[in-house]
Amino acid sequence: MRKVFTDIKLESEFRKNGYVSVPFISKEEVQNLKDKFFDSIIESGGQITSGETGIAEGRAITYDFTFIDKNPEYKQRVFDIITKEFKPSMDKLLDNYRPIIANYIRKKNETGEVPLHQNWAFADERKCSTVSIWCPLVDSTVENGTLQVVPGSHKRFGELRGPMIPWELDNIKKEIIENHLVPLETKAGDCVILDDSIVHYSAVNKTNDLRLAIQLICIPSEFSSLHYHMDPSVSSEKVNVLEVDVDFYMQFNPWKKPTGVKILRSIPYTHHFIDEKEFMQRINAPGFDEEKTKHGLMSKLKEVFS
Ligand SMILES: O=C(O)CCC(=O)C(=O)O
Ligand SMILES: [Fe+2]
Repeated sequence: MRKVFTDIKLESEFRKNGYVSVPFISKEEVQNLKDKFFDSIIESGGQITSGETGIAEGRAITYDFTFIDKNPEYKQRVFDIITKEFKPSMDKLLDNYRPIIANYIRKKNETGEVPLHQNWAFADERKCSTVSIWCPLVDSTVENGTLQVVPGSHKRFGELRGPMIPWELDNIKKEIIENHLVPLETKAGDCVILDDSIVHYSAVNKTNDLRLAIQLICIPSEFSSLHYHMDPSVSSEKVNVLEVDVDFYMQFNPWKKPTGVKILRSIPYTHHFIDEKEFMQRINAPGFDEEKTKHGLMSKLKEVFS
């Protein structure tokens, strides 16, 4: 498995839990990133509204991420601001990773719930882990809607994740939110590095102050950046694997049909929902990246002893 961290202790903690919490940037860098958020926000094209997604039965969008801004130039500017400021700390911590998507995540009073989800898959997760560096720019607490995770849930569910692909945990979201989440209170400038496949959530901001955070999604530098896409108007029984890059995501939003990108292959897809019992079993079983390794090891042993 491709290494994630330069530090081996962090590496084993991350493999076990699907996330680590570490100090990340200085107070000055935090202030700088906050100032730049307010300086650049005038260029924002506004968020896509649920009416504009083209999905008739679409739910209201409760969260405010740069990714769903309507102005690609603004998204590019935010990407440049965040990647420049994060680079030195990121290069120290991660073992040769490159950024793919950058977000400011803004929660005003009584808003900003991020529904239970796993992030999309951004590369082949049997061979590597892609990560999100989640770094609040104000102290992030249970009251203001900090990030919450299900420890150990990484690489256990939804290997093919992307827009419009049904989610196998969809029927038990309420149970997971009530019974399995751990809130990660995080000081401004510290960060949580999470495996993009971990199950996570965040609640509304109950305070009067803005809860501002950054998410930077990164993949191993030498890996292809993939995007799994289902178009239910064509077929709900296959997922296309697209080869994409940073520019693709500047133009893209979750409701758009990708155009002009290379389709590497199509994977047959069958959907199934799981219940809370299976959820627990899967968390305690090996992940989809480990199964293959163990299997590989067994066939190696058989080869040796035959
Ligand atoms: O900022 C939040 O509350 C949610 C962040 C998140 O979903 C992510 O970083 O992947
Ligand atoms: Fe997320």
